[in-house]
Amino acid sequence: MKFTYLTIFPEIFQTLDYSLIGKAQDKSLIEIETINLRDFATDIHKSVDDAPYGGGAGMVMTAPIWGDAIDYALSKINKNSSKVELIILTPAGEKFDQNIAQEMSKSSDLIFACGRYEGLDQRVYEYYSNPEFAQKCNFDFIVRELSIGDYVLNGGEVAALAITEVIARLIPGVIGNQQSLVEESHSDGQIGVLEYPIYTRPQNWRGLEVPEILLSGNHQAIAEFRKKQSILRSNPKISDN
Ligand code: 6GU
Repeated sequence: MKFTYLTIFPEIFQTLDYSLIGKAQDKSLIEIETINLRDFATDIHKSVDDAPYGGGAGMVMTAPIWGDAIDYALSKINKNSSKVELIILTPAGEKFDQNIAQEMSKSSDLIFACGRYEGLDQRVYEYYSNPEFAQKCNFDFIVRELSIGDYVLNGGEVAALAITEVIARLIPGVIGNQQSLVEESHSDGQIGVLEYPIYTRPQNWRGLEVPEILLSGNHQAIAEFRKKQSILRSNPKISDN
């Protein structure tokens, strides 16, 4: 799977060279490319934004620059790419969750358009989400506007990193033990269901004991205890008594 990031801060994506995603790159399970939006600027100041029509605070990233950058990213996808998604990061987008991550993990290519300032000229989304554009592609092509939560970030980069990490974990071989995916919070069809609390040695830490039942060796009782704890965690309003 190939991940491409369109951004004015390509350095931010160097964090993907570390940890499990770094190892996944070494193993060629995933491929990462960053594209600097400034390379598509045409004036001496390398500007990528302009004042909003209709007035208002802040600046808007221009459609011509984004159009050229996205066309370039699309020209660089692999020959055998089958399903390409263009992801526009915006606080006004659909809320990203584990179900959307599952869908996205079936793609061959994800292209992240990371906006700064007040965001991208809306015609970028309009142009690429028009079915006429997809028809001209020799691969499946879809466009999404995604948000990662109800708060405002300075730009889409950190959101793209969060989404990348969620999706990369779903690619076979990226995390060591695929079983961990099954028991995790929000796993398959269980959005909002949180993992049970976990403990390891020492048995007593600063006077706090590990729940007795976990030491019992009774696997059925442990499974029931964990299920109950998971339900309690997922519904903070329920009391334990
Ligand atoms: Cl995707 N972008 C920005 N700028 N802020 C956000 C966001 C995205 N998701 C939540 N807040």
